[in-house]
Amino acid sequence: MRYMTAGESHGPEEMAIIEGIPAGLTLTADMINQQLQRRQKGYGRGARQQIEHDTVAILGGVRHQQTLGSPITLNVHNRDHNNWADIMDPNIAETPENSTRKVLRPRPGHADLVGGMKYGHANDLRNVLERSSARETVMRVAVGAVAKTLLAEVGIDVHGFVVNIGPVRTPLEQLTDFADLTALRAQSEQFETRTLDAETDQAMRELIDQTKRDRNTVGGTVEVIATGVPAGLGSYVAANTKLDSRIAQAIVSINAFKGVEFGGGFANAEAFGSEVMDEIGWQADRGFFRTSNHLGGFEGGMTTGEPIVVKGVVKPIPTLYRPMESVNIATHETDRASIERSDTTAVPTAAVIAEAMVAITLAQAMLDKFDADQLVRFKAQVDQYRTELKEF
Ligand code: EPS
Repeated sequence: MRYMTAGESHGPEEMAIIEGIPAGLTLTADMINQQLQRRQKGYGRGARQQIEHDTVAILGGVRHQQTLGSPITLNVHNRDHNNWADIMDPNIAETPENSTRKVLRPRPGHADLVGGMKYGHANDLRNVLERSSARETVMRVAVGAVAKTLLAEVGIDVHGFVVNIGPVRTPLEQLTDFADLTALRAQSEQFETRTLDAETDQAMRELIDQTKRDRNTVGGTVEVIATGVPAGLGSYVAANTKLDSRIAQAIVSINAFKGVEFGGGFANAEAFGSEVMDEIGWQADRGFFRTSNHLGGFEGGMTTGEPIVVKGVVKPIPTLYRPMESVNIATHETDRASIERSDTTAVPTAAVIAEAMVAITLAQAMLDKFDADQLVRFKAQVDQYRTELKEF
């Protein structure tokens, strides 16, 4: 399964084409829209989210609510485009009237400067920021919704939540049983910060409010858990087959993500081997299992059958309302960076996007391993494989 997205933040549409989803999967716009709504919910977002009401149009690959096996084409309209129609017009050459929102003072930490140098956008860095904007993640979540729908057919569930925003941390001790993500989902989705309890939610909101008053931004960490994943996805035999490395790539590909941890992650570097390895058990009704999950569901680049536990580190958004020092690319004079409307934090939204990226990567691994033509055959092969694993 592969996909591609296109579209500029203030252009008319965001688009995605997904190739390789089996025929016979029930898929509707409503199923995707539920995930798009989750992405729009999140404390700390700016005014743009009041303008957008993201809903998907399915333009190809689905008929009578069933996937056909042909490429699935998805579109989400940018409502804000109405306010940018002249500035983003693809058909009218540049005039003084349609180039009034030029960006010439790159924001430190943003793609602005290097993107401009690379593509030669010396006249206007807007040509960079329109695509490097995290608006593109609306399509990652749409594609992720399709992936999650496929994974649900074979008992795989994926959920993301917030571990910390700046110094305010979710008490993770309460999270011990990953067997069923329904409870975790209900717990974290009730809070706009996607933390796990009301007290932390309150503290995170206060931090975000204070950060906004300070005209600053704040980052954090999100965690994604996937359950029901069979052992043996990915492989140890070659570098590019290691599934944990593919998940790491998928997570860091999201705007502003700067780090990834599996299971105990970086803390494992300070522990001894006996504290980090997960001991092996066996029971007739479930086959092999681990008695702990410090390695986050991976050994040798392969899934172990335990839940996948992956964290992603999100840096603060680079657009600061109290801008940092920069240089005007037209005059080469020192100046303050330009201010574009932005968010104080997008960490709660980032949890939904990271969840989508893990789901996409798992769906790809499952479709690499099992039949990708027909859902019935895909499901039968997964069942057969699970039986083989249990009988090993
Ligand atoms: C973004 C800047 C803001 C965010 C945007 C990402 O957009 P605008 O400049 O239009 O206010 O709201 O995120 C979204 C539009 C979205 O749907 O997530 C940026 O510079 O990355």
